[in-house]
Amino acid sequence: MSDTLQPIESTFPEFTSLAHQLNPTQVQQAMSLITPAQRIALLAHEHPDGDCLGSALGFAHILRQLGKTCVPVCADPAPRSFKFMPGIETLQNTLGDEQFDLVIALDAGELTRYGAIYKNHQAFLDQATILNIDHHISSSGCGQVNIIEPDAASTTELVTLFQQQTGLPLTKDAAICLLTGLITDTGSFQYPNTSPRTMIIGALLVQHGAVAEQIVKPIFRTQPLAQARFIAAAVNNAQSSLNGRLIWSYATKETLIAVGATPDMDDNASGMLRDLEGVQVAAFFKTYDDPNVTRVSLRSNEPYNVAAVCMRLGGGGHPRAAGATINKPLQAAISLVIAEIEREMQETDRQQGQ
Ligand SMILES: [Mn+2]
Repeated sequence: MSDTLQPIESTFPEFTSLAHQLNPTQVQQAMSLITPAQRIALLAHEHPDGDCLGSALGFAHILRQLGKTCVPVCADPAPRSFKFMPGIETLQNTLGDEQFDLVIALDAGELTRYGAIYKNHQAFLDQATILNIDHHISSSGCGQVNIIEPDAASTTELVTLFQQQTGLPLTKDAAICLLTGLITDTGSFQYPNTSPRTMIIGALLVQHGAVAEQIVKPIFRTQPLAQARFIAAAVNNAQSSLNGRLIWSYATKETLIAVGATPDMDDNASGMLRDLEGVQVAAFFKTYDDPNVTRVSLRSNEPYNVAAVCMRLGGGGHPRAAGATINKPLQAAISLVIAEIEREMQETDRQQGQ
């Protein structure tokens, strides 16, 4: 076998053409909004994640190099695990006196997705000059200029391409923020949205001083001891059926008290159960406040459709991740939902001819 090394650009033309990925007319239109603007608000959507925060903070770092006043804004505070992001302390939860010449709306294409920011500043935002950058396929675009590319793994991928195409200065602080969005929206480059271009942009951001571990560790690896104990309790309480293909567990207010956990620490309990060997569908039940109301979160592997199950129970979601609220105490809710999932899985097995 020949081990001649091909130049990377012959395999990935993207490597040499990062500066030509976006529609040039749109980039030009966006720059014609940015150039005259002096005070710029950068909006991250409500319930912020690494991508909306990374694109708002990262773009702010870039535009500050041009001498502009940049105010990143989000309706909700950033989760504690994002405290490492440079500039996170500049995040505001209001547009204040609304003295902005330009609003850059990031990672959502509908103003309502910016939550209380839109609710509290609707008159201003409805007439404001807006540049919208987003990668959601359902995005309708809420700006005069909309750079929307569903093929991008993250909005920070688009912001980086914008930087490459315009030649705006890319600082280390910006690179850290932009890589954060790339890492969170791809699950550390694990999800299928990770393209060759995504990796190349990751390489570029690392080249500019971002260190992947300093992003991955606080977000994905570090957890409070109470959370680890909560997960241990969930694993201990797990039961299964259909030869281990279906697994479920639960937590109550007593569980939280016993391990010293807070309700937000159950974040990925159902996903953790789904990733156990041999499991195809996982359910996690919780009842923390009202003992007559049980919330269930479902995760599945292909081909099992848990959204179908949740829709029959009055909930909804995606085929592989869905949820519902059941107006029953824990044990009654578990019996109802597990029977419903078993029926769905057996029906799917029949259709697949198993
Ligand atoms: Mn995103």
